[in-house]
Amino acid sequence: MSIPKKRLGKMPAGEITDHKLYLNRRQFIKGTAAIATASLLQSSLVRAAETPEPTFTNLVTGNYSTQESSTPFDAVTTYNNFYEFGIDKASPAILAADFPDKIKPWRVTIDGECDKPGEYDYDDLIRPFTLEERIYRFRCVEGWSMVIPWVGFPLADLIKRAQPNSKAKFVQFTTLYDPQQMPGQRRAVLDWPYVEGLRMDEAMNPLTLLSVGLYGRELLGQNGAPIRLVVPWKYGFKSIKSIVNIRFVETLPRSAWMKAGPREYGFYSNVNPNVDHPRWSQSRERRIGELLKRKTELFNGYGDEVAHLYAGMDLKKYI
Ligand SMILES: Nc1nc2c(c(=O)[nH]1)N[C@H]1C(S)=C(S)[C@@H](COP(=O)(O)O)O[C@H]1N2
Ligand SMILES: [Mo]
Repeated sequence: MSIPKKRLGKMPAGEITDHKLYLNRRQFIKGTAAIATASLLQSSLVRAAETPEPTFTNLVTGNYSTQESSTPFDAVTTYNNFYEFGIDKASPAILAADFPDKIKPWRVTIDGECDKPGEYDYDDLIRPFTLEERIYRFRCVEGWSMVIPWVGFPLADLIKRAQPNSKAKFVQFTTLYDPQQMPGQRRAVLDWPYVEGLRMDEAMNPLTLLSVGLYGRELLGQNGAPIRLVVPWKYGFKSIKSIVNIRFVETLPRSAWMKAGPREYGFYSNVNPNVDHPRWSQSRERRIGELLKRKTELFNGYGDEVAHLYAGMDLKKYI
């Protein structure tokens, strides 16, 4: 994710260097994350990495999985965007390594325009739902993509349980705000906490997942533990991490990225090769681990499932 220039101006120039020093001080990862990042485009190195054993049992094989080969576990867990843990790709794997173990129990509130609001411990929240494996393409607005075998359940299942009322037109999601645990929140890179939103029909679409794991294991901190959204036909920043609140609302939620750069990041943010970002083309993408770029597909290739949601909408206007 690129930082809007006006925000960059506020960031101390030492930010990245601080992280390097931090890396040197903390010997426990010994810089492997940084090395992995540097070598991500060299596919042979990526393939050599090991995939740990799955720990979830009885996962149902979900619908809609792509047949494409998954991006190696090492890349998925060391090349991350999670600004709460630093603005470069390597920092989240280092700084979020012991997150959210310190925040147990993890509480999620469900509120707003619904008949069954509630506050749940993470374990209670997910207990009623059947966990599936779903292998999805994932496209970041920055022009790279991955294929990730998520573990999760349809957001629609949770919404049905919460019973939204007729005023509920959108769903708003909020990430934990805890500058103590999330060092990135000590800097005004974004207007914290990170907020995202979906229109109700997008939220109810069977592709939309609440994810609690990947590669058959619980999410690591850097991927948004313990629970995050996955919306595979939208740019990656819609897939908000480490969620603590899900709220049914009447008016369109203003996301953290809309506030940071309203001209650049719209509410819909559907993957669309025909609509360029103001500062770069979106027509092609680099699949992490591959050398040659490939063409980006409209709705990230999920048009059969989601194009009807936008019938009659001008996708050049509703970015
Ligand atoms: N709370 C929060 N959620 C976030 C982000 C973030 O900085 N903070 N980054 C987003 C972006 S830009 C991307 S591309 C994806 C990256 O997810 P991954 O690191 O699990 O691949 O997370 C999204 N969710
Ligand atoms: Mo992204």
